[in-house]
Amino acid sequence: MKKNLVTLLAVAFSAVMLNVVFNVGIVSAADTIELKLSEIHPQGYPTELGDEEFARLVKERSQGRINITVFPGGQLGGDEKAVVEQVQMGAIDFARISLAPVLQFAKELSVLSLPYIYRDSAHMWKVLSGPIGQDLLKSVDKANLVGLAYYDAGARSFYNSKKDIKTVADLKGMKIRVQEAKLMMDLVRALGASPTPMATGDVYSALQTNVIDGAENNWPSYISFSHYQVAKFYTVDKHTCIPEILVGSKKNFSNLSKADLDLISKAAKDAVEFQKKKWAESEKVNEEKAKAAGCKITYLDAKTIAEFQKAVQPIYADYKDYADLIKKIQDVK
Ligand code: BDP
Repeated sequence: MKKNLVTLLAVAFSAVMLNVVFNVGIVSAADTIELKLSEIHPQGYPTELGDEEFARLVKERSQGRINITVFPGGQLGGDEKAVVEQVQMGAIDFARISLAPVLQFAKELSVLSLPYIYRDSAHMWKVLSGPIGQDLLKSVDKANLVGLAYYDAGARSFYNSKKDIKTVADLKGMKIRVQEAKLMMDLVRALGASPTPMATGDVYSALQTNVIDGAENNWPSYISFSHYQVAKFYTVDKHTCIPEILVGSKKNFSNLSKADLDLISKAAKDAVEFQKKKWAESEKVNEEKAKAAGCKITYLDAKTIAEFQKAVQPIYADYKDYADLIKKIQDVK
């Protein structure tokens, strides 16, 4: 009888213990949040390094409870347009994308990428991290996205496989690939060239097969996408700066607590300085790589840049509803 009671107690105790262990296991499993981030660039590219830093901060500050896996090289979701749709639907939690594919959802965002709107990188960053940029970051909400932070993408310039572009007139009639954004089509048209919107991943073969004559991008992308191998004329005209943006899925964020959302949002902002540093290093390294690879690089003088600026002025008229905002941006010292 006594023995039976001991056995019974032992069984009951083990059951309780199992339950505790089991429950603890369940609780912690349920408590761990696994999230995915899509990045078109390969591992080591400065935006990808920014993503990794963001994920690291989130993990550290949540004591390992929130785990963000970065999927580089476009392996999660495909091209940027498709990725945006999947973030909107909640199939992907985060994406680092160019601002270009979200301009269609919030026209006011285009003011941040108007040609030659910034005097230099310091001016751009004053705008992006100041009240104007931070207010505009919220406008991606209209696209069912949560704007978390801007990343640096420097300035974009033209490159092509045909000839050395030294003046605006040299661009006349050239077929130039642009990102899928009206602003970029208008910009190329204003310079007398013919815009061909196309997904990033198709540009290399389009250059190779002469479907297009050229494209435009910053130094790190020119090298990383291997475009320099098939379009060796690069003209440093710096016609526009299109910031990168880190976005989250509004749909999926509704499952997160306010405290976790704050933690994520702060980590994104805190990763920016790191990303900017990596960007600056990468711009220099890749400009040098282009030189070493024998690319024909043309640096335009101030007078020629002024001609480019004049040619793109008509675009500003399309944004007259935002004239005050544009003036405010230009006035940021
Ligand atoms: C690069 C951006 C990338 C864009 C690409 C493009 O980092 O997000 O997709 O340009 O032109 O600079 O498609």
